[in-house]
Amino acid sequence: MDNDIYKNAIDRFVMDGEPVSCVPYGCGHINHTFLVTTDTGRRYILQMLNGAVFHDPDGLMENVVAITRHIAKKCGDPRGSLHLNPAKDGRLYTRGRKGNMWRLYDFVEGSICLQAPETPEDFYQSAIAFGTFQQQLADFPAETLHETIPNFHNTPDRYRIFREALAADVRGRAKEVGPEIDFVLAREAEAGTLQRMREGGELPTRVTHNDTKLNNVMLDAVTRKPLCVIDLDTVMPGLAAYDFGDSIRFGAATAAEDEKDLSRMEMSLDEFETYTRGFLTACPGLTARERETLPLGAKLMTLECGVRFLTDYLQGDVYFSIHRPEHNLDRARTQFKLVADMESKWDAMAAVVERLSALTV
Ligand code: ADP
Ligand code: GN1
Ligand code: MG
Repeated sequence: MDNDIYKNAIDRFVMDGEPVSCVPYGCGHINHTFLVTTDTGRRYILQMLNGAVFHDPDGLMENVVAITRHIAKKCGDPRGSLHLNPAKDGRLYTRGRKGNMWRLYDFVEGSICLQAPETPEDFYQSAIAFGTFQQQLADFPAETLHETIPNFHNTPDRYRIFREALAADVRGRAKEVGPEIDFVLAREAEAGTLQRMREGGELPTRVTHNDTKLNNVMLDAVTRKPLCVIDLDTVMPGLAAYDFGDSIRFGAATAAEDEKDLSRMEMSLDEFETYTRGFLTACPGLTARERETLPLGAKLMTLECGVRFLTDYLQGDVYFSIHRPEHNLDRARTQFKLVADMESKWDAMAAVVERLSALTV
């Protein structure tokens, strides 16, 4: 990307001091994120929202404002919720010269953001962060939220899009990925389980984050306790199992999401237990049925994510940022390896949830 793209946007915001640097920042796959530093030493996060992904920026920003206000009221620490800085015209985001949407957050100072847990305690604390987030939003009116990406965790719908991509095969890549296609199709019936339970009213709808990767939590750099949850663009009504599951997919994995050596990729049962303990502690209001679905959340969020990476590979890498030609394929393969590993550890995962549920009820 053209790194000077921010120059016009940066002038549109009121900042404490004059900006002296603006550099690409973080490892997100969707938005373009920059760290801005001013001559007074203040730091900000400037973000260009991905317009191909988010079609309703007004609705999305209304969600972010409402959620951050709701959380700010509940916690004493000013770093406990993201803080948005309006543009000079008073709006919450501005459109750049090329029509892109930009917003400016305070940089969360004194924090760390991890790509993988450095200790089990880090992962435990991220579970506390996401569990607390869900708990803090338990009394938020879910029906007032805009659906920023419709059907985001509707796994059968992700399969529908996958089948369309496979039929179109615009890049002629399907022939290279036969085993991955077979893996996906063999699990199609099970993939719809959570969605059917949601539609059947078996599970309560909650306000969920929906993208609970470890790098969407800020921990205090000194205490390593949670400060706040970030990346609020996909906060929407959902299931507790989505947030639990996506955290396991990313944080309980023994290798990076794009690891090429699949022999290094497993789902750590110890990390699974650590996260489950934290999540159940922070989120005590889960129903017995919700608790039972947590392992399924881990498996289906991982399968769904793999399906999305493989779909993007078939479509020619149009959605997720990639940094090498087969990046999406490598990512899809790690997810399928994780799913297979979860299948082999299934009874143990269920037993962990059952045992910890009994302790935390
Ligand atoms: P994406 O949707 O692309 O993942 P994020 O909002 O998660 O975008 O931002 C990408 C990265 O930027 C985060 O993983 C984190 O490292 C960093 N980041 C985002 N917001 C802040 C903030 N307010 N303070 C400090 N770092 C931040
Ligand atoms: C994207 O934005 P980021 O990098 O935190 C994606 C998630 C995927 C994740 C896979 C809006 O998350 O759904 O699970 O990549 N976000 C969106 O790493 O599609
Ligand atoms: Mg992110």
